[in-house]
Amino acid sequence: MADKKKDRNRSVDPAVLEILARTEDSGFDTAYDRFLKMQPQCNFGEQGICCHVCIQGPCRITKKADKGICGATAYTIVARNLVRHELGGCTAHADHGLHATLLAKEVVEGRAPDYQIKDTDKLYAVAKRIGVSTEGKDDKAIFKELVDIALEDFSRLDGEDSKWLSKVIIPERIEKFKDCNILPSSIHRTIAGAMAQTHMGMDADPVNLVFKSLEVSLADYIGEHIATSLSDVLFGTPKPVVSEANMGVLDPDYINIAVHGHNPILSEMIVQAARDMKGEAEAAGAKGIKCMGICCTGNEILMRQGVPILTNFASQELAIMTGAVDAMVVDIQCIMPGIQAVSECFHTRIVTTSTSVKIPSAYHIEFDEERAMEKAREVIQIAIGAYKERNKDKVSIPQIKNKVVAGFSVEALLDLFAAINPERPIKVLTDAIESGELRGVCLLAGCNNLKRIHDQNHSTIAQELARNNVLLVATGCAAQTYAKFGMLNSDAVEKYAGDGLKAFLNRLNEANKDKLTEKLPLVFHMGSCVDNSRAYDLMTYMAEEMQVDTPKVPYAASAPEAMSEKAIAIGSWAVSLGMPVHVGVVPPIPGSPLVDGIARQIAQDVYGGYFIWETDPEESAKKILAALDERTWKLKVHKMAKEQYETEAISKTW
Ligand code: BF8
Ligand code: SF4
Repeated sequence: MADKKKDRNRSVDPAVLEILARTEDSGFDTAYDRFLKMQPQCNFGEQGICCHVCIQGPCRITKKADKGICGATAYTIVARNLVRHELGGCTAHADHGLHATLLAKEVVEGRAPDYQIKDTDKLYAVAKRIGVSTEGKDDKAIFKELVDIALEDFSRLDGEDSKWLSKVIIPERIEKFKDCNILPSSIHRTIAGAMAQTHMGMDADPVNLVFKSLEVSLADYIGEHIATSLSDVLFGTPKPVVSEANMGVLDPDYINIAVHGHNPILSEMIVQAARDMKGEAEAAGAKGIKCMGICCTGNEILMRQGVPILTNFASQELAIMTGAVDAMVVDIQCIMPGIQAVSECFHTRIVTTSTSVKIPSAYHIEFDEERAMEKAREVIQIAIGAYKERNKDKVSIPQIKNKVVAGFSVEALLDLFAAINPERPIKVLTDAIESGELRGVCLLAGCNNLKRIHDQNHSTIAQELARNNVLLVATGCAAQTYAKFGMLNSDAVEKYAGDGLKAFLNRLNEANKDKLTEKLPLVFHMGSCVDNSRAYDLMTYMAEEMQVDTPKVPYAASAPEAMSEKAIAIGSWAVSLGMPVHVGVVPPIPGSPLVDGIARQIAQDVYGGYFIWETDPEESAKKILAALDERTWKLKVHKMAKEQYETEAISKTW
């Protein structure tokens, strides 16, 4: 079964390969096994030409049947499926952002005693940006006004424009969105409207549907931006922090608690309770309690608390197969139901905490912000109980971990730049691009997808871009690949960075040597997937400095192993906000050449951003570089023309 083995070993993470190798014939049911059983996957689904919007379906577009039973053609079906995928992503982020907003409301009203306003600088900065005056008001009053604006942006029904969005992106973009009628009024209004528009017998026009999908993606962006901004106020804005990542962070002498999901409202409390409950852990015979993260909640607590990363999305079940995880505490999103079956082969307890995420046979402790610490302690008691049942003979931890330097919010980056240019920090970055030292910036984001070899696209594309002097920022499971692979530290700079990138990072290291305890990493970890809003903030600040609209900024995004509906929504707002967006897994769109053409070409004419589908990692890097070079070249030509002819050769708008 050499081929089976080769296929099952769909990872380049050595810790994952070690676990896969020793469980080859042991009958474990993991994503790596189920992926094989799922082959071949349905081509109609892959192309996006399967419709089950009504129960006359499923209707599939074939040579024989070029329309669904209702007469919907491939372009309607593909576009409608696209809108619905984006709705999945948008609602997930909206729910997350709303949860943060409602917690903020409880804090303001004094009903969540275990939480408080932790970062007043951020509170003032967000207030200024959103247009809330701070004069003569206390922190809670300011926070209340922000919460009210956020709540209105979720629920407004009167058709007025979104307030949050219009304050955080440049006016030229807002005008563009108004022109195309895709500026959301409120998140929930957009969601309801888009869902209705995709009901059977509603919109059949693919162009109209694609525009709606972009409105949905912008609603997604608002949800993300609110989530990041309010989480920073409540839990602190990330600053550089040192930690470690990969399965080797499990410690057999400790009670190991994996926090998994997305919501810092839970994970922050678990981390705090774990620190407080050391005594209980010692009484159970352990040296203490170690928390570690999987998926984006792991990113949240890495960024703010320095909590190590255990693994990323694809290998969540394999973490349990080390036999050393006492409890896996999950909140929302990206939680494979498969973790429960695997956990039953060990002593590991799966604890669900959200009313909207329950798994049959798992423990469920309903989290409650008004009694947050009490609930967190209950969860940890479950882990302590499990630890007592741990079977030492089943413990086998791959001894692989790497040093991580993370915590690079936009504020943290600007702070580094300010050591060189205190008046205009962002100019340090734009100057490096204009001088040719850097070829641009690339955001590496998104998931794992077993259609690709786990972590291979992430790692190869980043190495190629770094070699070619692209400044790299990362979020989500992509960032966790870099954490696990030792690419979030300065050794990786020596190993992979081109001369320009090295010079740029060294200049920053030198200017900040009094405050940095560690040299800067090859890739700047910006946080979780909602923190892609940070990455776009960075692009916005660059556009403002360069006095251009965002599509002119040499800034690209890549989701090398995209999987989730959230990734589709993020990719789409990134396009409408002006980025070339590479995706390393072809989404279900090519079944309509028309919709595919809009995504890859026409989008550029309208918004400046566009999609690039490319599955091969080396080719992907080449295409991203070409997209960046086109922008730097145009900027150079415009600058030369401006100097030579003293004209305003570069128009600000797209
Ligand atoms: O929000 S990158 S697999 S964990 S969806 Fe999920 Fe994708 Fe990971 Fe975070 Ni984002
Ligand atoms: Fe088929 Fe039309 Fe119903 Fe879709 S909406 S399942 S294409 S009949």
